[in-house]
Amino acid sequence: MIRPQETSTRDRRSLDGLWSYTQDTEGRAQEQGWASAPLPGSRPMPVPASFNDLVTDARTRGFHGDMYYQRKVRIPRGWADQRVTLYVESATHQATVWVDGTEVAQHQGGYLPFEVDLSGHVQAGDEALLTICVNNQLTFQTIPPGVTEESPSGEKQQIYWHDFYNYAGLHRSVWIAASPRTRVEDVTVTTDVDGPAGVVGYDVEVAGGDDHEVRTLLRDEDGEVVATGTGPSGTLRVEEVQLWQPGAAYLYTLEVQVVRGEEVVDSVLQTVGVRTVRVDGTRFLINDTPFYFTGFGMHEDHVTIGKAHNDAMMVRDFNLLRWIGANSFRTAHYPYSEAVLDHADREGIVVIDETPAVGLNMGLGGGIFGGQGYKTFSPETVNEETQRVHAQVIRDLVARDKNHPSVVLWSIANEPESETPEAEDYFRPLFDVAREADPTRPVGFVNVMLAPHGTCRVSQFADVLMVNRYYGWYVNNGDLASAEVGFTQELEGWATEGKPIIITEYGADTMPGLHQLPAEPWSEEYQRDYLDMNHRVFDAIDAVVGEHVWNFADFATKPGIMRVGGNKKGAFTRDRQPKAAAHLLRQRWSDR
Ligand code: GCB
Repeated sequence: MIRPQETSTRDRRSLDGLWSYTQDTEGRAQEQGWASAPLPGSRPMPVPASFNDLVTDARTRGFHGDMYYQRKVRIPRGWADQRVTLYVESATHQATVWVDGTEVAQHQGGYLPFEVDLSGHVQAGDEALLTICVNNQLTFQTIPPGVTEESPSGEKQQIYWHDFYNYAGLHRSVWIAASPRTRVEDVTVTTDVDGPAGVVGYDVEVAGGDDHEVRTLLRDEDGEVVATGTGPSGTLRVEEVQLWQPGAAYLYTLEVQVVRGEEVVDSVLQTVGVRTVRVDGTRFLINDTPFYFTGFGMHEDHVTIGKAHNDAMMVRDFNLLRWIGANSFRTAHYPYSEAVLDHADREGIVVIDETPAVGLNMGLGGGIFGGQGYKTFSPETVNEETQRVHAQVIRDLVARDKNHPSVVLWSIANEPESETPEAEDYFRPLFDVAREADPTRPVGFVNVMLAPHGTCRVSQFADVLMVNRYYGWYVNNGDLASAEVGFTQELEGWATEGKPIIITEYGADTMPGLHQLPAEPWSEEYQRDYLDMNHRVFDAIDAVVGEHVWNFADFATKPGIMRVGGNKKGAFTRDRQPKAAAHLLRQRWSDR
């Protein structure tokens, strides 16, 4: 699938803006034919946005079920004879799409895009009624999982095991796009280095006709053509290549043309960063140089817009990453907007790209405590069907993000149950799926504190050990001396595995403005002392090749006795101002 783009042969229109919106509280939308007429009782709803924090009553905010988005769409007159598609970047978590009352698509999974071929359903020059039903319910067969229970007061309640608010809606841009009928359907790029030269491998899938050839042109940042190729797959050699380096990105642009004689039938553009990624013993190598990850697990989370993508917020976040000296982040706990990965490519920020498989651990509640009495793996809970959906999400993530040079490592799950034989059986084939989908990048998953070294049965499959640890917070709270002893001992155990270790989470909840001397948990001083202790532990263990503080910024969660207005482990507040700890991190990371 090629993202909508504007080239000499392609066009696109954004459908962002205000749509009509109605929640189907009574479950009557189908029977009343909502997709064929203006929505009853609608209110304006911005796209992209989460609906939740725009409203003022608890019931509407907490709604889970079907919500309908609708708008009219004028198909540009010039799009006759083109393939017209709809591209939805994110509908959290399930979507059904109608055009003038006719169902044209269904999609599962809230954080990855889908495309709908509208040919036959729309006419160039005409207006069409576009309706998208977004459903935000989580079940044991969705990724992430959840379950609906009835509360004592008779209300439906959505239970889930991940520690961020279940925001929903059309979270990213929606497009209509035109492409030629004979077209580039997919491009896969791989890169390698041969002395001073770069080697760019490409593989092009063409759809909609046979009578054509494929041509490729690679341009540098000045627009100069540095290599050309013919045929649907091949390699391009760039003498004196400019590498994509962490902190010093360089992006070439590959133009892929489908040609018939001299006529260019289709042309698509793909940015290319030439770099290598390799694990060697306990080292993580980018361009054959040991790389130490500094940065954060992040969230797509903002005041008012919830999980919506917003360019201004993104630029602020990346500027803060640069200010603090971070070289990387993890897309905790789901794939982020495509715009974020584009920006990481441009900014030279390294990304650990994570699937939405979070909360496959019914021993966990909001954070590390509070399981609700379910067994994780069983025929009734996380089962073979869940595994099938999980496998598909891995394939879809790789398909979307495979060409981003910033992405150096796949995380196929965050903190699943991993200490049981069921977990081993569940995950073994998923690592194969990931490696088959992308043989070029290392694969891992994020281990939870409940499966410490010596008990985890899944890390054997991983190329890199990613561990989340809260010594000094969830254990040894307020006792950093004991935390240091316990953490050191455990990490020394992991180091015997001979693989690189990235601490993908460590953090302490901190109320901005709370100061205490001597330091106590929740104070800005304690967050600093806590980080200092962790850093001493990391610095003593060679196999540790990275530290990602949890979290970049404070973020929204469901309410609970562990949370005060959300999760407060941010180095920055939710409105992106530094806590004292941010200055400590800046000093440590800027000195590296
Ligand atoms: C974790 C989870 C993360 C939580 C965090 C916490 O281990 O991976 O999603 O937000 O702990 O703060 O409890």
